[in-house]
Amino acid sequence: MANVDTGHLKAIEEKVYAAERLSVQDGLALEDCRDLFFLGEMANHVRERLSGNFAYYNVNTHINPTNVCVYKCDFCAFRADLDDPRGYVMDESQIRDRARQAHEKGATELHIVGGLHHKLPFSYYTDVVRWVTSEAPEIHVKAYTAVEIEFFAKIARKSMKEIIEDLMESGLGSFPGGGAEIFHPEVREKICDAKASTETWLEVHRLAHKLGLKSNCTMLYGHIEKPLHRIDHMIRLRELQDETGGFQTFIPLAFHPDNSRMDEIPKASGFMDLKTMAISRLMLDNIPHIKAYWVMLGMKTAQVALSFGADDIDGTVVHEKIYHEAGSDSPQEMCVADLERLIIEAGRVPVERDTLYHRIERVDGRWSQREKIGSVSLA
Ligand code: V47
Repeated sequence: MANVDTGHLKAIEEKVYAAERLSVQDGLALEDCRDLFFLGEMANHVRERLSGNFAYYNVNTHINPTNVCVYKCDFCAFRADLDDPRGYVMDESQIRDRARQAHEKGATELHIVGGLHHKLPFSYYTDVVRWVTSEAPEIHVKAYTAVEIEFFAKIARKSMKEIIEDLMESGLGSFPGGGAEIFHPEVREKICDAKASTETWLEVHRLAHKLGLKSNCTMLYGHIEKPLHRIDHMIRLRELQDETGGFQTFIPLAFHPDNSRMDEIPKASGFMDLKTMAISRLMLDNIPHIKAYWVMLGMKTAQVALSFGADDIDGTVVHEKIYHEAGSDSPQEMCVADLERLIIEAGRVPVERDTLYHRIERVDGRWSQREKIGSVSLA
């Protein structure tokens, strides 16, 4: 094994097989290790301890109500200025149409995130949730990142807790994990200085968990961050999870440079993608699921990632914009048969889940929620 203290790696291996927690130093040693199979085997062991041979997916649709955004994060290829001809805001009938189409396609989830528009009032964002829930009352609405919640609090002059409560009252069911990027200030200051701070991001999720909502968490890697920043990021998430237990899934997101202000940075390699997946599974011992988001990774790497720590590949997606604007060459939509084929070929058993990890059963084109997927034994 190149570059590393093999004695330390052996000690880490023993900890992993004894289901003991890894330290920051352990994380840094894993980052130094170039033996992808060694990392993968350990991550796969943890993945199978938590989820057996199952690999989860859902049937979902994305809605990005607007791309107009007051912030100018360097990595973002999706945003537009107020006067940009690319800028758009979806109106009520467009949002309702999208929800109806999702319902007709049998979606169980709507994933709604967007830009922070200079002029729209907070009521637009609660209306979006109301419109979709009135069109498709059975669909779970996973909407708005912590960054949006902070912004809504500012424009509505309310506390973040009140904003979350208003959204829950409108029908919001959980929060997606976006906006986390990299928490360490050395990086956050450079790539997204203006938007919600690390403390605010964590506070929004803490508040949500206390109010009974589940949420996801992410990390944007493969840009200017260093191994220390990635491990620091995971540790901060692990600490909050120790406190609240509200995170369901961690999603490592590789930076896609095209059309962003950081387009001189090369795309993360397959090696980096799989290594980050494996280290995430090993460090985040208290987060039940790790998602290989196929839109970001591509189908091929997402499939292999199911043996490098991931137990979830997200969903059918449809209408994704954030990655496709940034040069993703993944298809726009995957059908269930393709997702299942990909999972089965990887030697896993596909399980359709809803957003809150209940098994979904489909009979004669209708879906119903079955038992909670909860047989995990977290270290
Ligand atoms: O926060 C933006 C990232 C995130 C780029 O919770 C970019 O289930 C790469 O959070 N290259 C939004 N990444 C997406 C997200 C997400 C995706 C899928 C599932 C879930 C979930 C959440 O996308 C942003 C940012 O970290 N991002 N631009 C880019 N050019």
